[in-house]
Amino acid sequence: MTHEKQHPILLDYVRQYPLPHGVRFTYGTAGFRSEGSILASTVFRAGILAALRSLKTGSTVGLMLTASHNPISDNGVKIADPDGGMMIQQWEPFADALVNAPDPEHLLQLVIQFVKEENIPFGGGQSANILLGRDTRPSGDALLEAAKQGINSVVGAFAIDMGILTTPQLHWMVRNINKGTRSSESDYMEQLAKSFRCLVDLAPDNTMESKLVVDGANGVGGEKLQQLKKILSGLDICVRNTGKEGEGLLNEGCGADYVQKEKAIPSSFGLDDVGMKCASLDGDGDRLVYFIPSASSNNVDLVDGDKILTLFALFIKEQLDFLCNEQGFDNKEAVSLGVVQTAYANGASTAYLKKLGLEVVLAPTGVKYLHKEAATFDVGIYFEANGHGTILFSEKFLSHLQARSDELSSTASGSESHKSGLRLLEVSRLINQAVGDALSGLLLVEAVLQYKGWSIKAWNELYQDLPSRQLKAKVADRNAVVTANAETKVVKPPGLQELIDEETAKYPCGRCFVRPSGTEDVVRVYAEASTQEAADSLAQSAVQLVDRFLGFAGSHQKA
Ligand code: 16G
Ligand code: MG
Repeated sequence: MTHEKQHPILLDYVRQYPLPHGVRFTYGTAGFRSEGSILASTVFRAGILAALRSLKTGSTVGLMLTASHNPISDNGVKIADPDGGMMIQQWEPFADALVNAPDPEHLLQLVIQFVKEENIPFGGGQSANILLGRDTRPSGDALLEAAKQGINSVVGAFAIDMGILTTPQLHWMVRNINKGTRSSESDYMEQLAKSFRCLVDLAPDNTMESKLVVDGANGVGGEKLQQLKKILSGLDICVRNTGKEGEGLLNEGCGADYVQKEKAIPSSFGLDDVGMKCASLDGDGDRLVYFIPSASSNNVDLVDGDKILTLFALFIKEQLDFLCNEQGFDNKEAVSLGVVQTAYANGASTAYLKKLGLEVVLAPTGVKYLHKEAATFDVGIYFEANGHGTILFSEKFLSHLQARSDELSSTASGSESHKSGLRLLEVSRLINQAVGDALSGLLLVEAVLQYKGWSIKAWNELYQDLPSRQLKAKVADRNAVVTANAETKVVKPPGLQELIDEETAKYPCGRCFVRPSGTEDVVRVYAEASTQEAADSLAQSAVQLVDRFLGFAGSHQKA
């Protein structure tokens, strides 16, 4: 039998989406990303990939169209696995091969071979379900059609369009559908609002600054926050950059990436906001940073992902202490609390967390790596400095917690330990268990600040960041840099790490690492030291070393 006869629909559809010339796509840290206008064939093929993943797992998977904080003309596609996490990494090489297959025949060959190797029930009457989500990018509509066609080209696969969503909303839906729990968008909104309300009700009666001004990056996050606001009580939120006509372009001069990297106030913020508690979301609503616009020039005091992690860690640790110190919590020894950071975490944050007695684990950059590490704890908190993170609770711990709270509600109702149990349960319902989520993260920050009675200023003063500098080096081949130890050491090219170490040793509190970017064709350089001048100079020296070893291929820019 010919391939065409085995998979008649597949081949017909593939021909409608020719590959653009001279481009190679790779499933980087966050899926395939590129200029939106050349992505149709990639998205079509990602539709096939998602259908195969659903067939293989026998569960619903997700396909999200977004390019996060990239400019509005870009777009991208990534797959969410049945548990709501990122697509399993073992499938990435196949994903790369599939989207780059030069013609329909090659593509078909690849699929047939992969289906056989992976033992995927294909064409045997099984069905596949794929939830589709997209952000607000104009290219999203056409790409959605391409994704649907890709899915439809696989026998038995069904695409379910969930409309415009934040990335974490789609991941949440996939996870809930597969768990058999409520999974619509209004369920998501109600869950967040309800858990937030419960946490606030469980907090001491503190007076605090409740006003919060949020930069929505002119993207989907701002729009959804407006929606959520309608059913939220106890918070005074003003959303700017919601993406409405006339408010500006997606991610242009605004959004979490801009605020974090540039340490500058986003567009539509001004003198009236000086000293205010402000937050910024990224273009697809999975990153969150806080900031305080400062009186001088255009600057902000940045309250980044490390500070959010620290706030959450303090709160969770305190609740666990209340709970575990109470007699009768037999699982005291067994509760493991861990925090996961990347090498980009400011050294001051890591030192602070360690001083609290917390176990700090380093993971390579990219959510999929941090998430995996965090999932090894009963309660694992992960955050990248750029604001992407969440808190994971193990099923085992949650069932212990539920049982303990039920018990306490009859024996010690209203006690601090009872309340701590209830608080932890609500945190697990509020904070997205599938992936980092700016909306649920924001509500948890607000609930914890309220609980502590802290202003953003008090929170920001928990520790002071060490001065740091990020630069990028354009080189002939970024993949010539190979790292180990969660990207803190270069193993290739040989000799480079030794020279970086020598340079770093010249600076008090010096720390420096280089790594190939997973999203851009550059090598990134990070340096930290006791003064800004020293951090700048160390970063410069490291860039020069990278150039010397890898060959300079363009101008150096700020990260
Ligand atoms: C992607 C990652 C983000 C990471 C960034 C690093 C996800 C969902 N997103 O945006 O976590 O910080 O890449 O980019 O994993 P880089 O490799 O170019 O420095
Ligand atoms: Mg994002």
